[in-house]
Parts: sequence; structure tokens; C-alpha cells
Amino acid sequence: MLKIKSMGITLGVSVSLLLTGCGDEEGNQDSVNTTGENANLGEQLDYTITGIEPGAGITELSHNTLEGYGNLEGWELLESSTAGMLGVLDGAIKNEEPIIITGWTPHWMFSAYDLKFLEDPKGTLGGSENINTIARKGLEEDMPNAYKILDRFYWEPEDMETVMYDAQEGSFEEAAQNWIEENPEKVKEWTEGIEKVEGKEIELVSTPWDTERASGTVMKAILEQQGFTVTLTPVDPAIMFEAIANGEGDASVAPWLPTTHKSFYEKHAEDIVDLGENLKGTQTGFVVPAYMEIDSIEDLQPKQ
Ligand code: PBE
Repeated sequence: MLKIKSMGITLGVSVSLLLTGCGDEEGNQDSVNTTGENANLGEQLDYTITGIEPGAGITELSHNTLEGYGNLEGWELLESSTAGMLGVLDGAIKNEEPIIITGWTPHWMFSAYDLKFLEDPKGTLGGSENINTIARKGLEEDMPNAYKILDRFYWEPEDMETVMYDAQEGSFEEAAQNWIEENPEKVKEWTEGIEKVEGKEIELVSTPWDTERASGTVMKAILEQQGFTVTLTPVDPAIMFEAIANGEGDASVAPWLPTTHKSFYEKHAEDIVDLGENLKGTQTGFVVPAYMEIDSIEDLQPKQ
């Protein structure tokens, strides 16, 4: 059993914590869509980027961004939770107020709202990225059948989105099962010719965001169909890499690379096996509602 289980993760920091950071913006709403928007945008936002969990890769990248851009002098990142960030985003959009969040795709926020990524000329938040599969050293020898499936696993952002959106209505387990039933040819590509096992235990380690709940749950169901007994444990990215590196976990389909999880990856690169991409075309960055005039991080003004 995984020791990391007990460490858990906190996703539930309250929205009120976020709200205190957002200050009173009411008096400033009129100026949102005027030409001088960028000049007082910082003031309206209390020089705050609305972030997510402290342990997320995007949180580290955001801190690097605040340090890397001279014009972000005096700006702060408000760390909280994904649910809290989404609550604040929803409130801002309902009132057509400005907001800057740390966002990513695939995520339903991009279908629920009209959003845009701010340009990031310094590239500190990364451009288009991928999600990779990693395994512990020795997994190939110990569990060749599982290893082959993990190695072959590759799908498109649309597949992941289908599972994520479907799970909004029910559970990730049901959504994964539906996707598997509707995509027999893909599942066959990953499992064809691979011998089944009887109850062999495998520990998948993942992160708690919907993208990885989707991929992790699909992989769990596929390995179960092949006869494995599968544990899927969501933890912070740093702990996920550590667990694979020290052999407590067997594999993960959750690393966002080359940028979002770069620092964790580099720390453990020698002690993990990288099986390459399982999905191409993710993105993380600073995200704003499309009604905001601002287009680039460089156009934000430093705190006076
Ligand atoms: N995310 C979603 C995660 C990886 C998947 C971008 C919030 C992160 O920042 O670590």
C-alpha cells in the first residue's frame, strides 16, 4: 500500500479566503471597458492574480512569472483551490468585472465562459504542452503486460474532454466506462495481444484535477479489464514524481510537460522511466474573460 495516501491534498480552501483578496471592486466597474483599462486594471484587481492550490505546477510557474516580468512588480498570486478560483471567476463574469486567473485547457471553464489566455512573451507559463506517462524503474520487467498498455496509451484532447464533461453529470467511473464502450478500437490498440493477469496489484499515482481524474480513471478501468487490481491515488505533483522515483507508485499518466511539471521532472529524471506523450496540446497560463481589453502579460502595469 502507498504511504503517500495519508498525505492527501487539500482542495477545499474556502471561497471567502479568495474573496478577501479581491478587495472591493464595485466602484470601479465603469472603467472596465474604457480605453485606459490597463492603466487602472491593477488597482481594480488589487494587483492580484487568482490562483489555485499551492502544490500545482501552475502555481510555481505563476511565481516565476511574477518574478520574471519587471512590469509585474508589486503583483501577488492568491493561492487557494481550483473550486475557489472557479467560484471567483464565475462571480466576476456574472458582473462583467475584470479578473485574472491561473487557468488551463482542457477544462470546462473554456466551454462555460468566453475566455482567453494572456500572451506570455517570456514563456514563463509555457506554450502548448503535452501530458506524459511515467513509470517506476523495473516496472517493465515486473509487470510487462501493464507496462505495454501504459506505453501504448495515447488519446486526443477531445477524448479527455468527453470523459471530463460526462463526469460532470455522474461520476468519473461512469464517464470512463462510457468512453471505453464508445471507443473499442482505441482500447483495442492499447490492449491487443496482451496477456491478461489475475488480480496482480498495480498502483497508479495521479493528481486531483479533472484532466487527470479522467485519464487516471480510464487507465484504471482498462487495467482492471485486463485482470489487474488497480489503486489510483491523487496527490500533489511533487509527491507523484517522488512516489514513482522511489518505487512506492508504479506509474502515472498525469505529468504535464515540458513546462508545468518541469521542476519536479528534472529533480527525478534519473529515477523514473519516461514513456512519452499520452496526449498533445494542453496549455497553462494567465486567463481572462474575453471582454477584457488586455491581451498580454506585458501590458499589465506595476503597482505604484
Ligand atoms: N493543472 C491541471 C495542473 C496539472 C493539470 C494545470 C492545474 C498543475 O498545474 O499542476
